[in-house]
Amino acid sequence: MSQLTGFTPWPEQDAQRYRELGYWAGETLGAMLQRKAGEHPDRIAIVCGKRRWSYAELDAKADQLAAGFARLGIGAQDRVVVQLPNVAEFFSVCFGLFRLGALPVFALPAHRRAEVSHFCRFADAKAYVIADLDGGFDYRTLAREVQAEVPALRHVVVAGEAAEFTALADLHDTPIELAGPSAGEVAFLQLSGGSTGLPKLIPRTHDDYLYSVRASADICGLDQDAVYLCALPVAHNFPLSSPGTLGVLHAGGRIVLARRPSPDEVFPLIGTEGVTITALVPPLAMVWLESARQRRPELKTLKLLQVGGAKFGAEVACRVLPELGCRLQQVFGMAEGLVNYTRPEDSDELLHHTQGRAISPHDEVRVVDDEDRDLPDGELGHLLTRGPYTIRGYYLADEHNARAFTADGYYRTGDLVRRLPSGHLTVEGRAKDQINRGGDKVAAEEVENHLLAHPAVHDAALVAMPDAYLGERSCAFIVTRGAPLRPVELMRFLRERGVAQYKIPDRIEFVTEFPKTGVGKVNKRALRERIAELIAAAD
Ligand code: J2J
Repeated sequence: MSQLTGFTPWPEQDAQRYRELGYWAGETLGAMLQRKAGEHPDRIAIVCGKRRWSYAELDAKADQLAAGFARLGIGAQDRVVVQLPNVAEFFSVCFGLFRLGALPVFALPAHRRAEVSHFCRFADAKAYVIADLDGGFDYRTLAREVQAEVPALRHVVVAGEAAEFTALADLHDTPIELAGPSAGEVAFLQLSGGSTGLPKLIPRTHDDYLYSVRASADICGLDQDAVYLCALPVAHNFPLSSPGTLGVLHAGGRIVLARRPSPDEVFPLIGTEGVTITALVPPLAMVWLESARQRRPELKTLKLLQVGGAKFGAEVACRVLPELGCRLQQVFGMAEGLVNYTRPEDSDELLHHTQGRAISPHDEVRVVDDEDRDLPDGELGHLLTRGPYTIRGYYLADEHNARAFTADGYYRTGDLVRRLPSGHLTVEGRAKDQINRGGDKVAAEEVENHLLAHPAVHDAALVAMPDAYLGERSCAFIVTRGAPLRPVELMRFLRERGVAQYKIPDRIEFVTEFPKTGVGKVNKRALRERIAELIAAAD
């Protein structure tokens, strides 16, 4: 087995233990699908609009695309940026790449030139896979911009009308013999929410990821009758693996893809497809609660609503069962690994007030003070973790890894939590410099760097401001070089730089200087308080 350069392996002793425990089962993602297709070829795996793909069809397409990508010159461990909306092709492409041992690099549909160019450049991608159009946006235009910035990107593959690019439809070749990867190898690069200037990539192996997927499916009681509505962006770690679409494939159930998560789009789908489980971020859960007042009958088959990605407050959490008629599960996870779930047997108190407990008895969870000293249960501290499916390092990021992980391999999550004796965690805040915009993560430094590129900006600080709907929105405090500047100009500037819309500050405040901490750093806490007061005063 040859390991990807830039991947930090688990120490051999831990790896051996995870294998002995049966956590790392030695099966690749590609082999998992093949086994399932062998067991029940004719069961429906994916519903996408009018299309219904059986397990056998999905399996066959994956083999064909593996051959097609190989024809393009893509081989084992080559990186391919995949930016697809919620369409069935996401799965044929990913499993095709898995079979080949090539690595999807997951981009979100909201990402634009700045993000995608960075992923392509940083991962040295050989290809970029897109849809033609989605939500009125033409991804081929984006691909042209990305190719101009990253000439090393050789292929653009399009699901749909390909224009001058390669049509995905033409890559369904006759399957070829492939050595394929081994389960201990990296399967793909997932995106981190990030708190640094440029987003980091997360290498996940077949073994570690499939363990988290199987264990998650177990916790959620998935079986062949599971019908999972994927309403969040399909490539995000939550709907992909907690237990998500991969958990459903592992259980032999059915994935129903929704292009948009709004009630008008998905409630009819839930009814007609008999959806039993879905996953939402808190703002969407609130929208669903509002709509359900009149439309509850459409949700009759729904048994479990998972909510995660951002804090789901107890006041709303307690409304799920009475108003939607389905059970709630809180999910607190991260693309780096650790995932916590509330369990079916949990009391209402735990269900409403905590974000669950870790998947595995071998997840090592520590809550520590600023000096990394362990704190007793109930006290607020930094969450550190290591375990059978939590990475030991970001991809090609030695310097950052030295800060993001302890010397003995614990990942510093940047989350502030309290732990109960039962292991349940309550997320109380964040030490990392990030804004969680209703589940969309915005790294402050990344946006500040874009703002600083404007000639009239002397200094910039991005902070979270409270928001009733998203939980948080972003506010940029700006010190100008003197010349007058309007908020709309700055926003347009960021858009023209190709920054994803969700990262554009929701509000811009001009100040003459920043409050400073004792050591002379920008006092972001003071800025957060200032904007919170301004908002409160305006209400
Ligand atoms: C508070 N904060 C939360 C929650 C995540 C399952 C579910 C979510 C993610 C995810 C995921 C939270 N309450 N319930 O990957 O598999 C914040 C924390 C965390 C960060 C990770 C999964 N659930 N968060 O959201 O990589 O700050 O993963 O560290 O996008 O989201 O973000 P991300």
